[in-house]
Amino acid sequence: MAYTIAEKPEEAAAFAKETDVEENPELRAAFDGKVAAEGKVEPRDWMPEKYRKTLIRQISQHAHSEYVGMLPEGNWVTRAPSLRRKAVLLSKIQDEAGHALYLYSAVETLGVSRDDLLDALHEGRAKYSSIFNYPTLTWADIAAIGWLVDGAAIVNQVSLQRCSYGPYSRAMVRICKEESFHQRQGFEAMMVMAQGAPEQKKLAQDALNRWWWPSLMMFGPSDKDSPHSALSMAWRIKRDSNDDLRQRFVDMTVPQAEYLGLSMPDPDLSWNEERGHYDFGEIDWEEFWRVVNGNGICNRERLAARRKAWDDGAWVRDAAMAHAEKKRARQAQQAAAE
Ligand code: BYC
Repeated sequence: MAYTIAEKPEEAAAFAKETDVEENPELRAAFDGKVAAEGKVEPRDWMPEKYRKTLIRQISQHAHSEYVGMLPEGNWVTRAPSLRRKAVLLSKIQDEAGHALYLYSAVETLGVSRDDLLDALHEGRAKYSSIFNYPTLTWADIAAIGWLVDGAAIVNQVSLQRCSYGPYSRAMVRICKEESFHQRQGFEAMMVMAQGAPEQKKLAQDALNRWWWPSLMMFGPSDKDSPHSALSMAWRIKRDSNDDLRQRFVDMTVPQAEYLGLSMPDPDLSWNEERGHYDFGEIDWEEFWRVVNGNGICNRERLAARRKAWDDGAWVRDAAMAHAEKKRARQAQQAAAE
């Protein structure tokens, strides 16, 4: 099996070394065979160091996204328009905390500690999805997040269910089930607004205008500018390319906007009969990289909120550790007495 992604021989040699082909040819052959046969790589299996590092990077970024992703919605818990909406929003946010926990657990199986991962986030060394650096200005933004942000997340995560790393792929199965509820509640909330008073419809349209392009950016840079895609696709960490998933999301969402009676904020959007897909306008990549590199509207606010929560929660972690230690000591004492 050829994993050579570089055309130039010296790059290919460096790549082979970096991915343990030279150091561990037999173990590497077994790993390659498993991935090729659609087997799942498990935590105790041998894996190339680069595979492990790529997974740590992607899964931890994914966990951080769920963790930071609670903040834009949390902003509206006290202002939800009805008790029903408040209950739904609260349970959605709780699900997101749960997703972060499944994902932090999955990444811990690769030999890193949760504390180190969170340190990296709090110190600004780790990335999380660009989408969560945009503000939620009106209630319609909460509907748009469910419809578009969770909608985009599902397209990406359904594909990741087939990831070659077992713990990540299994976490995705459960997360997708919950995300599908999140997307539906968002679409339903959007429908109520789009079919409501003219002022409500305007709020819904404004929210769509603001969230459409950032949602398309969730899929990452264009394939030609994505440094990690070639290797991640070869190792079946990622199963579809960034551009293919983005196209799938556009094709799925445009008819939904039509159903809502809302218009897409893209003058270049049109059905391409020949391709069997929608063509759409150019993403503002400058904005994308600006946000990814820490200079979006809310980057500083989001990190400050996460750091504060971490610091404020120190006494809870200390108390839990002290309780566990006392329990362990009591059990040891009882065992010695028997
Ligand atoms: N934002 O080579 P590429 C949710 C980075 S939360 C920020 O294509 P890769 C929800 C990328 O990390 C679920 N950074 O990378 C929660 C890399 O940086 P480094 C969110 C981005 O990994 C609450 C560099 O750009 N979903 O659903 O092959 C409420 C080059 O990119 C972004 C996930 O986290 C971005 N948008 O592919 C509601 C999905 N895009 O590491 C909803 C899991 C790219 O070199 N992640 N970068 O410094 C993935 O599927 C993949 O990591 C990506 C990127 C497709 C995002």
